[in-house]
Amino acid sequence: EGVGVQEYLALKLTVQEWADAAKAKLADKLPEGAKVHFVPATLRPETMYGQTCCFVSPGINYGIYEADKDKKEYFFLTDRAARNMAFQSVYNAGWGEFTKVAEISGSEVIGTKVSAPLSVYKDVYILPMESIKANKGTGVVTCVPSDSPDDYATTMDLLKKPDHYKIKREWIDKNILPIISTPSFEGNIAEHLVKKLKINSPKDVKQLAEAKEIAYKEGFYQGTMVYGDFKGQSVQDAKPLVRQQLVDAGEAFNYAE
Ligand code: A2H
Repeated sequence: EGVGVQEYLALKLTVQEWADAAKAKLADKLPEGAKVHFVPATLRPETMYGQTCCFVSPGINYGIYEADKDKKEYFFLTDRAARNMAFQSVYNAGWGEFTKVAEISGSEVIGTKVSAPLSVYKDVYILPMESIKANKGTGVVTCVPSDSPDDYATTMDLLKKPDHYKIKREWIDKNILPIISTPSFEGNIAEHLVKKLKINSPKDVKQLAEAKEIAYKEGFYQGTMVYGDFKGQSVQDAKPLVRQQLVDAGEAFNYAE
């Protein structure tokens, strides 16, 4: 890891209905009327219109933390991210006092239905992504298959083998919305790059790293928004505006590590 600070935007994807395994496990852990938010960390707030699902790692143990006792708000994230947030005033409790109320593995929350702020899809599902790293961000990644090659490759893999992953195909089978256009690609840059670099699965990590680099640079320096409130504006201009909109709406907050 480098010495630089990564400034993420942390989103709140609110649980609408827990998967059965999670429901059983959390029954006596949360108060009546609790609002639990899955909290993905992103560097691309301007793409949030295109969220199609939200990923957790089936092999990571997560925590549910009390973010606001009065409002009964809770965050779902890694213990590591919670420790960092405990000193960033992102929740309504004392400095350093971010209380864990439950422990649950990623595999137990697969199939949970959550709302996704700004997305054209009002509700999306929690799905597995094996390449999520436990030591980065919150360990939760929102899926934008139009602009993230990793998200696109995992989406294709899940669509190919829903039974293997014990998911319902309709949880992931959604149209991919073009959000950003660049000189070389008219939207959906991730799909173009995955095909061009002959990426067959999320295990093609070398090509995916290359695709991620190209998509990020093209999108940021040469991209124009083709969807949303800032349609027609450059990505560089739109990015802080979308970020601020989400923060002002109480649907996201800044998180650094
Ligand atoms: B990004 P950096 Cl549209 N493990 O958000 C693996 N990947 C993680 C992660 C973790 N623990 N935590 C965050 N990420 C992803 C959107 C997006 C992202 C788009 C395009 C590219 C992109 C939607 N997914 O990231 O290593 C998150 O996915 C490529 C740079 O800290 C987050 O932003 O630079 C990004 O990786 C953070 O990566």
